[in-house]
Amino acid sequence: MTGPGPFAEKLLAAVRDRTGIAPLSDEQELDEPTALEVQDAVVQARIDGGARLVGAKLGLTSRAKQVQMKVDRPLYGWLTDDMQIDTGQTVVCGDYIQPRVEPEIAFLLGRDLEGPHITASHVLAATEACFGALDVLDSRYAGYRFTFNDVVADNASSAGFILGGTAIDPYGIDLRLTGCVLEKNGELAHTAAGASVMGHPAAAVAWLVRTLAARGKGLEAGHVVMAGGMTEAVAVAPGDTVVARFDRLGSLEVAFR
Ligand code: OOG
Ligand code: MG
Repeated sequence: MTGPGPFAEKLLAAVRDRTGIAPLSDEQELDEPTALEVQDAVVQARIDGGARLVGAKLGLTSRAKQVQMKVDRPLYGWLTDDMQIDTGQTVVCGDYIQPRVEPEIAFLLGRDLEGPHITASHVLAATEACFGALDVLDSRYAGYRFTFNDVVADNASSAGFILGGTAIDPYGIDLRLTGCVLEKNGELAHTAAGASVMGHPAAAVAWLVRTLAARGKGLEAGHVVMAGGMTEAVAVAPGDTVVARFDRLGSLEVAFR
């Protein structure tokens, strides 16, 4: 078995040291196939360390996120069980380099999903439940400065994720219209609707399935899929509280210390 390679090693060291690094592409050319290999290596390193793959996340699926991060197309990464944060649990900022949070709609799959022709309706039909969720991001690149390939290599800035306490049957709900109000420390930060994510959050998941199919991969029953930030992400520090209020999907409140 080959090791994670020098690129992956740098990203893994950043996690261990909780210190941001320069973008990989600053030092050497990083193409997309290599970035995907690095992503696989950093995820494999977590699995080798005892973590379990529990799903996937989409990133940069909304205009708000693409503008904030100056990256103009979507990407994906993988979620492992050591990233799960329970609803009501306090998040320790010191566990991260530079945490940010963003509201998302998450899907819990009841059936496997794979293939080159999957659409949003297939995703909805395969969904066991939808949740309002918060993505806890942590770029391994200092100041969140990265190119598309850098952030692919960094597993889409994955660090933590929180599913809300309300599981909703996706039948009979139009997720395009699901509003979200994001508050930080009692003040309105951002607002969005589900349609901000590639027109429909399930369409974003379908895009992921088709993209994975081209690489011989798919999603499995029991996987959680985060559809991508609906609004800009907000930086968090000890003492902050973030509340995400979703129409029909309930609210999440997270305290940071
Ligand atoms: C990249 C991760 C993107 C999303 O939902 O857009 C992401 C970043 O913003 O650091 O998780
Ligand atoms: Mg996200």
